Order: sequence, then C-alpha cells, then structure tokens
Amino acid sequence: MKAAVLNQIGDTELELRDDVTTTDVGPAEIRIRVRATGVCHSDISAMDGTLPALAPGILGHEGAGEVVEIGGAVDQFAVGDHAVLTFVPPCGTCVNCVGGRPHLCAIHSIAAFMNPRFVVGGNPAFGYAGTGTFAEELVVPAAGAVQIGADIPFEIAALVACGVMTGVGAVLNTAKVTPGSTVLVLGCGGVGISVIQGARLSGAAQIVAVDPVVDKHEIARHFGATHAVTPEQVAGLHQSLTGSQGWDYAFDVVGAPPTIRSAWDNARRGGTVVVVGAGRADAMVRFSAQELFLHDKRLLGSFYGGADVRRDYPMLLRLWQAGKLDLDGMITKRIKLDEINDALRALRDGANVIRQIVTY
Ligand code: CXF
Ligand code: ZN
Repeated sequence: MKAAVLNQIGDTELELRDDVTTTDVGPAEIRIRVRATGVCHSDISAMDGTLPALAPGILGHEGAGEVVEIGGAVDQFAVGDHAVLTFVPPCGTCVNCVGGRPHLCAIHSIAAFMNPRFVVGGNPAFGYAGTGTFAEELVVPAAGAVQIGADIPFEIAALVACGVMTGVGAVLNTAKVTPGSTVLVLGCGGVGISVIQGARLSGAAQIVAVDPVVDKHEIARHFGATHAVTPEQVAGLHQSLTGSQGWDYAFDVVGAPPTIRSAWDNARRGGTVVVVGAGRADAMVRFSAQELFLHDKRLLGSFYGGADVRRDYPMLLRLWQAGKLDLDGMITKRIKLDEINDALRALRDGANVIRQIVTY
C-alpha cells in the first residue's frame, strides 16, 4: 500500500512509498482503511524532534476510516463500521481509566513505542503515537478507535481525532470556561481555532484571539473571536478591555516559553492559565516563587483536551450535526497523499491554513 515514511528524525520530507505493509491483525486489534486524515502541527514536531517519535515510522495521527478486519477477540466492531482513531487508546482498567481520566492512560501508548505495526522495505516501522494515518491502512488496538455513524463524512470525523478534541476539550474539560467569561487565546492554528469555538460554545462574552499572522485574524473572528490582534497589540487590549486586570482564562496554544509566559501575565489574579501547546522537553519557562502564590492563578496543563474519547467524540459530532460546531469551515484544503510534503511545508512556514485534509 501507499504510505508516507519518516526515515529519520530531522528529515524535512517524508518518503512516499507504495510497498508498505502492516503487521497481521492480533486478537485484540483491528485493521482500518484510512479514508481521511488531517495534517497536524504535531506531525512536524515529530519530524524535527520537538515531540518523541520513532523512525522509521509512519506519521499522521488525526484520522478516520472504515474497519476492514477484526481480531478474534474483538466484539465491539464489525467489518464495515466507520470509526475515528485515537492516539490514546484507553485500556479501561488502569488507575487513570478507572479514575475518569482515560486521556492519561499510558498502557497502549507505551506498547506502541515497543511494537512496530508497519513494515517498510522488509524492516519494522512504527506508527506515530500508535497510529500512522499517512498510510492507506493501519492496525491498531480495538480500544484505539471509536465507532461513528455511517452518515458522518470521514473528513469531518477525522478533525475530531486530534485538533478539535484537543482545543474544544481544553475549554470544556480542562478549564471549564463559564458563561460570560473573558478569554484570551494565543495561537490561531487548528487547535487555537478549536479553543475559540469551545469558548464560544461555553458562552464566553469576550474571546480575544492572538496570532502574528494577520491573515488569521479574520478566520479567528469567523469562528467566534470578538477581537483578533497581533502579540504586540495584546498589552493595549489588556488595558482597554480588561482595565489592566487581565482575562479570566488565558490559553497558550503555541507551546513556547514566550506565549506560555504571556498567557500567565495576561490572566487576571485568580484567573486560569491553560497550556495546550505541545512544547519541547528542554524549553524552560520562568516563574517567580512569589507570583505563583501571590497571583493565585490556576496553571493547568491540558493534554488531548482531557478527552474521554468514547464520551467526547460523539458529543463533538452531535454539536457539529446541530450546527453549533463548525468543522466544515476548518478544512482549508483537500489533498492527496502525494502532496503531503507541500502540506507539511505550508504548515511549517506558518501559512494561513487551519486543516489540510488528505483523503484516500
Ligand atoms: C499530540 C501529542 C503527542 C502525540 C501526538 C499528538 N497532540 C496533538 O497533536
Ligand atoms: Zn495533532
């Protein structure tokens, strides 16, 4: 089958091959024919070493498709079912799963770092984050997919698997934004736009979007931002809109020390700071011992939007069906797998894209 292969960490291009295969489907696994996948910034972060990944490997982690084979012990899927993938399959029995925090389950995620599920040129290759949707087919644990209705377009379903879950989930599950609040969002890519949509769904009264790319401001407003500015303009709004008090909630959706620091500085005393952006392991952010206690802010990490995928994927798709969550508008471009390097380059260069979707 066709797949885009990352040969080495540090490569800036993926190798397009047509001789890639998967491992056999184990008793608790399923094979999915990928029908749509988003191109997420974390795929670039895997290539440049910002996020942990193994090479050789198949990137892509935001996908949806059709179940084409099931293992002997799988009873929750039938061949022909439509499903959305997840990069954190919940085991269902660990302390995190039982404690209602399945997005922190590490059982399948650790296994994915030890069990290559692709074969490239006769050698084992890993699926990124246990998935690997830049391939026509992949094998995952049955827990790594959530069944959806056959009436939902695959490209809409794919968006939910990472960016939308991460962004909307950060607002609803992690921060629990309340109606009438004021919200600052730093970064207007696919996840930032999802944070903006989540804030709108939560009834936030003021949503200030921040991005250095001015072309993204109109898009941010379309999805619910009440204001959209460059980073240099934030100080002015801090004064004019908040009376120098700061915002109730500030979301970093970049993952860099300056934006995390800006989220902290611009949240009001007693406000909530949420780090959604996926930063480097060695990027350090400075806080003074005094400000951490004196400002009484809630500093929250948000991984995968605190997802409970079995609860939240259907919830997000219901919101889309009800016309309350704009997913169609998030698709900037539809491409084929052989255009993947152009898509990655556009995203890396900060082009004005929300989601580029590969359809198979
Ligand atoms: C990432 C987090 C690390 C694994 C891949 C997905 N999240 C969003 O892109
Ligand atoms: Zn992602």
